[in-house]
Amino acid sequence: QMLKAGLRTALQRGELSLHFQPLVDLRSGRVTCLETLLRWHHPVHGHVSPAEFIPLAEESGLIIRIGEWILRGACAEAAQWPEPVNVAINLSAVQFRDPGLLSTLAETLKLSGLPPGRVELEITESTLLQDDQANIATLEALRGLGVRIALDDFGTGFSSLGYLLRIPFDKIKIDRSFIAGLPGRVESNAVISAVVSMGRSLSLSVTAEGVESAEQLAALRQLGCTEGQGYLFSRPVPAAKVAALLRQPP
Ligand code: G
Ligand code: G
Ligand code: MN
Ligand code: NA
Repeated sequence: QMLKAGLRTALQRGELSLHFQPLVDLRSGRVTCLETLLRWHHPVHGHVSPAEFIPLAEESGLIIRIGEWILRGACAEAAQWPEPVNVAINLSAVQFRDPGLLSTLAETLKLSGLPPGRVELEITESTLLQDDQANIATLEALRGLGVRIALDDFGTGFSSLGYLLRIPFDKIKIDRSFIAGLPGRVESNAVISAVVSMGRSLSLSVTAEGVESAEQLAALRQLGCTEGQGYLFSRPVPAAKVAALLRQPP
């Protein structure tokens, strides 16, 4: 309850900030994209995890204003990065269902001067579970603006393959629980190998999340996975550190 009240003033008091974590091309080692991750430094409680406060922001509807602030900030930062580097932005379920999302995004893109093709919107499988016709219409409208759609935390929902194939998206991010099972777990290898081959046949990019060890990286390369993200490469860093990170890839 205290957190919920604090969240209301967090924006104007400058307690929120954006961190960025690189996605890396596993063949070239280059940074392809940076994922925007929200941070809240509370004056009393210190760092509060988004896993804790994003649900509160969704309940109260504050996520709309905070989400707009994230979109603006992330696009403004990315407009300063060198050309091929994309920016990924997480969209919560409430934002995704907000009728104002499309116009906010269009306006933000225009103001930032960032080419829409450099923006990847991450939407979790669980956000897309219900009401599929409306979801597909929203995804198509977003893609109509030129942005890319990434299916986040893939493998944690219970979507049928048939439904997934009808969803218009550009990238699959395999949930880190599967990468945690590498190299030993048979199930992890099977899921990753299946997603990689599905990605190939559908021309979708596939990203492995939560890569933490050299052994996992070697296994992913062996499985044909071409993009990874995780503490092995870099933790999320403050916006001010992105330029250095791009000059000297992790
Ligand atoms: O960065 P971290 O591991 O603490 O994030 C925890 C959770 O909060 C993750 O599921 C992540 O997707 C979510 N999250 C982090 N930043 C944002 C954001 O900017 N918007 C939304 N909607 N979720 C975020
Ligand atoms: O749900 P989503 O995939 O957006 O969550 C991203 C979160 O995962 C970020 O908050 C980030 O801090 C966290 N994360 C990123 N890399 C790693 C990693 O290698 N290991 C673990 N355990 N968490 C990670
Ligand atoms: Mn994400
Ligand atoms: Na994820």
